[in-house]
Amino acid sequence: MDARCSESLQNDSGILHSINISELLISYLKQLSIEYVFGVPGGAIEPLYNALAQSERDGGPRSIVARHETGAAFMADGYASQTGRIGVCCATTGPGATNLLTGVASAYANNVPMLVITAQTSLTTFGKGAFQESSCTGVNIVGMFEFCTRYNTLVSHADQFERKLVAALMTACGSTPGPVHLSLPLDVMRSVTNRAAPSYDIVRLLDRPAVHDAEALHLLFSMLSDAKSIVFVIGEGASEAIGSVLTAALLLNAKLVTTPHGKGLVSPYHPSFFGVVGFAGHSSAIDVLKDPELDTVVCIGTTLGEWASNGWDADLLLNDRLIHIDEQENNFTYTPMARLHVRGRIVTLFEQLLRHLNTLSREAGEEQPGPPSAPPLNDGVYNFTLDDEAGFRDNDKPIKPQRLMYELSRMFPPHTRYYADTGASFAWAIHYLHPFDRRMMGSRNAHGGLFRACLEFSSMGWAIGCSVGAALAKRDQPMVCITGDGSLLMSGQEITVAVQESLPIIFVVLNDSSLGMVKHGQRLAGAEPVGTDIPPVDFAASARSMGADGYTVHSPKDLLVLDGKLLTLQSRPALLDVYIDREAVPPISSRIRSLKGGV
Ligand SMILES: Cc1ncc(C[n+]2csc(CCOP(=O)(O)OP(=O)(O)O)c2C)c(N)n1
Repeated sequence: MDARCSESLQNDSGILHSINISELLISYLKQLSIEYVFGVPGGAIEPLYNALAQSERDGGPRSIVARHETGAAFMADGYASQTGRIGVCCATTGPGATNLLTGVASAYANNVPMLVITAQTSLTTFGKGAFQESSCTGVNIVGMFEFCTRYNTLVSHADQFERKLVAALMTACGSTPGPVHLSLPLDVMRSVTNRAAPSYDIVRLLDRPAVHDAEALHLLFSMLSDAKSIVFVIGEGASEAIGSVLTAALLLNAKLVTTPHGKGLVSPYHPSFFGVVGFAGHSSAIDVLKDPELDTVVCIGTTLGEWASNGWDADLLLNDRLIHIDEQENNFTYTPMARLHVRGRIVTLFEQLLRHLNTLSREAGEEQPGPPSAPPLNDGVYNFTLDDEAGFRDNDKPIKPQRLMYELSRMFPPHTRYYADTGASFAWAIHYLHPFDRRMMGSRNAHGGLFRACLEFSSMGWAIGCSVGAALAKRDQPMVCITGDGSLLMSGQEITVAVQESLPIIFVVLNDSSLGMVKHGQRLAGAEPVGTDIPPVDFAASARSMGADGYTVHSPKDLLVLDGKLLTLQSRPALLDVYIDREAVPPISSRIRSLKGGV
């Protein structure tokens, strides 16, 4: 326990006093350097908010109040993925906890480490029809969280708390990370413990050892040295190791493609990069993987589920050319056909691989090259193929979403983080958003990459909350959230949190007065055109009404006018209400094939 925390536990005479369960919980968060607890307060969770108020005065973790509990969970997701720490969210009993569920399920599907705290009415009221009772005799909150958490328990006595909390935190950060849930009755949260400080050193317990499967690694060395033609498929799990991965690719003369999640890890202008494989990906990536000369496909840090595997494509990926390298062992269950599974911390595995490659060249008498230098940026020249190159350059009004992505790539600095929301937004962004001067050799970024989309659970509005949590984690980095008008109407209230917290996030709304992805999906699939109209809304005005800046965009020219203005915003969000060409068809054909059962 650090000095500041122990000071707060001293009474006037300087003697340590015991703390209650809520305060003990905060002490653990403090040990883990967690700065925020995202949630919405209520009667049953008051002891936790009391502890947070005191903690804020002491300079410890503080509360961020979301407008809706799902937004709170999305914020915790954004915070976790930008910091590598556990995201923490909380809700009161009853509707607070049920509102939280979608955000927690999203984190479960995406393996995001998250501590979820919900309140219960006091133990003594269970079974008596208490207001908002959510025990097993009420709406049963623990039951509801069972299928979207990796650890889920009601703490029915104060003495259980510390053990259960530590078990929960260790599970959240385990080999398959994810959300864990503690359900805390009001009286348990208030209970005074017999201690003044945590009894576990949680930082040490959560420290990830750099373990790896040495035998599999040696097999990897020999397979790579026998390989004639190699492609690396880079997933989000390669984030921590991206510098070494790109260096190894250069030494092995391997071509690069990414999964949709891995997109933010490699510069689009890297001379060996051929685009994204899977949902909304590039035909050039498919061509590289279809090359008959190709004998070795190395997938790194990825769940090869529907999106990343191009709809479980056996010709392309899921065959015996595959070597799957991963830290998350659960990911291997998707690749039984792989020639080799190499498990271990990816950064450790690639550092060993680089050492091995250097030894080989030394033994061969080759001059030691030192660390290879970055290949030249292709200066706007790219190897990937766009479905609609003309749309990408189109000058017309209304602006085409393809052109909008081009402009967004150009308008913001290289280290900008982009969040693309569920709907046509993430399809347009995966295919057409190619920011300049991104990852090349040797650059490292431990957590989260520069692009995120929620492809697995795919909740509308995820990017809005997530970008708020991410911006709190990385206040000094530009953040752009690309979303749809339907998603904004579902979750746009969280922009007021960005206003309250002075976060200069740029919210870009693809305004097409429709649930665009569904509308285009219905057209492509020949289904009934039903249920997709949204009435016209002036989102720029609504942003201004919330205290953000709001701008309306109809054409590429309007963006040019805005260009410099947006980057001078230091202390408040801005929203670009972009009236896009409603008829432009997003690159979602793989989704349509899968809905038709054609995979
Ligand atoms: C919470 C939730 N409800 C419904 C869906 C199904 N769905 C997927 S995309 C989409 C349309 C999204 O519309 P909008 O936010 O306007 O984005 P657009 O596709 O028009 O860019 C819907 C309804 C979903 N993914 N999540």
